[in-house]
Order: sequence, then C-alpha cells, then structure tokens
Amino acid sequence: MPLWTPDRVRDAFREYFPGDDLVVVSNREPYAHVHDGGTVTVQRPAGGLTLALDPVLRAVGGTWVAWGHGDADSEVVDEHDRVRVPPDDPAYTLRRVWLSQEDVQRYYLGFSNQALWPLCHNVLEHVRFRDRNWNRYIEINRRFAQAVAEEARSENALVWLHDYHLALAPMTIRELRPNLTLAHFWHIPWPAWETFRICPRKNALVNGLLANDMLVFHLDSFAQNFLDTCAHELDAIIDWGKRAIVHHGHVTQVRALPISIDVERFESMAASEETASRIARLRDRYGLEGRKVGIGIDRLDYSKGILERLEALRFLYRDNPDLRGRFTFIQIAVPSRSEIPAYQHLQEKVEEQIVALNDEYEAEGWTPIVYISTSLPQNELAAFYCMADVAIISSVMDGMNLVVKEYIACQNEDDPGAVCLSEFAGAAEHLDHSIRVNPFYTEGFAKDIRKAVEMGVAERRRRMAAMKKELRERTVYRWMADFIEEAARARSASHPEGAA
Ligand code: GDG
Repeated sequence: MPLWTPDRVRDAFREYFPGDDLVVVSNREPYAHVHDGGTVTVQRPAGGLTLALDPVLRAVGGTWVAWGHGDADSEVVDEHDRVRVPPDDPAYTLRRVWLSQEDVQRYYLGFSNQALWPLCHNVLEHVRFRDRNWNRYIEINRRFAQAVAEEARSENALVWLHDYHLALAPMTIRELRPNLTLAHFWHIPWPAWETFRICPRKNALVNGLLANDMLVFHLDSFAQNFLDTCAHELDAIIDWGKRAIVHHGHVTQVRALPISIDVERFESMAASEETASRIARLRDRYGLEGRKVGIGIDRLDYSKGILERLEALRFLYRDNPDLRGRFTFIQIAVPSRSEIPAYQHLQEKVEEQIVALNDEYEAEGWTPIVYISTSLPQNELAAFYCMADVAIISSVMDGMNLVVKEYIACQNEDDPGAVCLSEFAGAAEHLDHSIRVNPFYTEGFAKDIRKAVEMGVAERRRRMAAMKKELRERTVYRWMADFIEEAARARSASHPEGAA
C-alpha cells in the first residue's frame, strides 16, 4: 500500500483551504546560504522536521518565514528579504528574519533555551529567568509576526507556527491580520501546572498561544496540562470535553497529534546497496565483526538521558562479564546549544563517563563505548541504524523522539533489532512493543538492556512487525494532512462566516 506523500498533503491543503495560501513559521530555516571559499553554497538542515516540511512546501507553494542564520543569507535575498527555494528548482518563498548576535543570545539561547526548554522538560535546575532575555523574546516574536503579516497573501491563509520560540507571535499576527487561520505545533512537552507556574511570564505566554485557532501537542497528556494551566491562570471558559478554550471571545482548539518521520525515505536508505557497503566499512573500522552492537543517537541535550544511559551501561558491564567483548555500544551525540553552560557541562560529563567506562572494561581489541561527536549525513546514520542490534532511547523527558522511529524504519523483517525506549519519551505512548525503560532506575535499566541484547529472533520479529505497522500507518505526511484538516475545523469554529 502506498504511504502518504507530499502530493497527498497538497491535495488535503487544497481541499480544506481552497484558494488560500500557506505560511510556515519556524525559528530554523530550510536552506541557509553560506560562504565557502570564494563562492556561496547552500546548506540543508541535518534532519528533523525542517527536512520533512520542505517537500510539502514544494508541492503546495507558499512561504516559509524563518531566521536567516547563514553568513551569506543577506546577500541573496531581494529588497523584501525573500529568496525563492530550493535554489536549483524554486518552488516556494523563504522570507528571512534577521537576528543580531544579541538577539540570538537573549531570545534564542536566553529565554527560549534557558527558560522555556528546561521548564517544559521539568529540569528546573537549568531554568534561568532574566528580564533582558524576556524583553528580547517579546521583540523578536513581534519581528516574526510582522513578517508573517506581510507575507500572507489571502485573507484566510493558513499560518502554521512551530514551537516554543514563537509563543507570543500569534497574538501580534492576530492584531495585524485578524482573519488569518493560526495553527501552532508545540514540539516539546507542556509540563504540569505545578511546574509551569514557576514561570514569571506564564500569563503572557498562555495569552500569546491562545491567539491561535488551534494549538497542537504530541500527546493528550500535554494538551491536558495546557488546559489545566489555562484553568489556573486565566478567567477563560474551558470546554474539557471538546478541548476548546474561549478567552476574550476567541476560541482555541487544543489537540494532540503525534509527529512521525518520512518512513519511506528511511526504508529506502536502509535497503540501498550503498548502505550495505557502508555497514561493512563501519564494522571493519570499529572492530564490530562477531559482536552485538547497540546504538544511541541524540542531540547532546540533558533531556535525552545520555548520562543515565551511560550509567546503566556501566552496571551492565559490571554485572554481566559475559557481555564484555561481546557487546559494543556506539553513542553518536552531536553538540548543540554549546554556548549554554549547562550544555558545556553535559558534554564534559559525557566524555568523562565514557573515558572512565572504557578504562575500566576495555580489553584486547575491544572498546565498550565508541563515541562519535560530529554530525553525520543522514545516509550514514541509516547505516548505523541498520547495523545496530539494539537501540537505546533513554530520554528523561521528550516531546516525541524521532530517533526511535528512524531506527524502526531501518530494520529488516527477518533479523530486526530490539528497542529499549524510555517511558518518558512521547514515542513510548504508541510503541507498545518496545522494551520500556526507566532511565532513573539504573539497575532495572541495565537488566532491560541485557534483555534486549539477548532477545531471540522470534520475539524480535514479532515486536518489530507490530512497531513497523504502527509506524507505516502514521507517517509524517499523514500527520501534516491531519494537522491541516484539524486546522480547517478550528477555523470553522472560530470564524464560522469565513469557513470553507
Ligand atoms: C524536538 C523534540 C520531537 C541526530 N544526530 C544527527 C542527526 N540527528 C537527527 C535525528 C533526528 C533528530 O536529529 C533528533 O530527533 P529528536 O526527536 O530527538 O529531536 P529534537 O531535536 O529534540 O526535537 C522532540 C521533535 O522536536 C519533533 O517534534 O520528537 O521530542 O525535542 O531526526 O536523526 N541527523 C543527522 N546527523 C546527525 O549526526 N543528519
């Protein structure tokens, strides 16, 4: 059965928003122009949503509003800060928003990533509230909103906002262009009220988000937490059954739609001959022949539970001498947000823990943990996914987690791998056939890894078949089509006269 495609998403958009245009808004841009020697080249993001949304924008047309962070970005735009992309086959407009170093420091690293990110992931020791960061967050959200108001051509265009960097933008867009359909996807958890209430700016943030016609989370529990926050914070009417909030006469629908990946893209990378020869090279390079292999792939972030995973691996090798020399774990961790002290500290701790573990258990011709700390192209990641017998995802809190889905998509049906998945990753809600792990319970976690390493082929096949079925039914393109359909319904509820 063919899976969902960008063309099917385009058809859904045309059905639900006939004659309207689409404006996507995110902090990250889909294409960056950078100086490379004497010329300007184009860089694409390494992975994630930006890569998956691009084919849809290409099919639908429209505009993407994002921070122009490439060092040659400003040289290629027109007088309205627009450039047509993809550069070699232009299909939609990228409208760039400019940020100074100070803006990045305060809006992005400051409020977005040292206040909202740790707050929403319940890691309170890393939360920093600073008025200067907040003031800049307000200013930059206005800047994004202004750009959106200028770019949306049709009266009822769908504006699809992404993430926690832009919580206030919907309110300004609404003031400037009252009839646009505003729908926002929040990629990270929404914490319980008891956590969110410590934010001194909670009221403004919630008010900003309620200017949307629709606000979407990965999970029901996050949606529920948001409703609960509104119930505590605002004098709003909340319809708990329909998950709708009426505030200042405006209705916001709150929904849960778990994101996924481009399944076919990973399946075809996994099946390629290029991947088979890459695997052979990797096995050779890291001395993996005849050994079981585990894999962890993460942005280097404290929410991903990398230190907890390393601790469980230490227990594993300590308590299971038979696995020494027989099981190698590969940790790929790409540094991110390295300007923030908490991330620098994490990187040091990860490196220290790996060195200590390797010192303790390494033996002739075998290193327990292979550490790769550079970003790899996606087809190389696919080779690691295919080669690994076990994937370990140990987030202490995670909106969804796409890595586990990428791993599943890359497994073959005859001899698939096993999955250890944290019960605190959003993905665990739908992947019942993984081995659920609790990263805070090290001994239990270590036993779960052992179970995954030793799992027989029949059980691996049974579990993987169920997880693959789940994955193939909900690809990222189906997620997008569902999002568009729900956004059209939300528009009908808040602007009945303008509804299609
Ligand atoms: C947020 C939420 C939610 C990693 N290393 C390399 C690389 N990656 C790619 C993976 C995967 C992505 O990065 C990471 O996925 P996550 O789901 O862990 O994403 P976050 O960055 O935490 O993002 C998360 C997500 O939004 C989507 O809504 O799932 O919960 O926190 O795609 O493959 N890609 C390449 N080289 C690497 O070295 N090319």
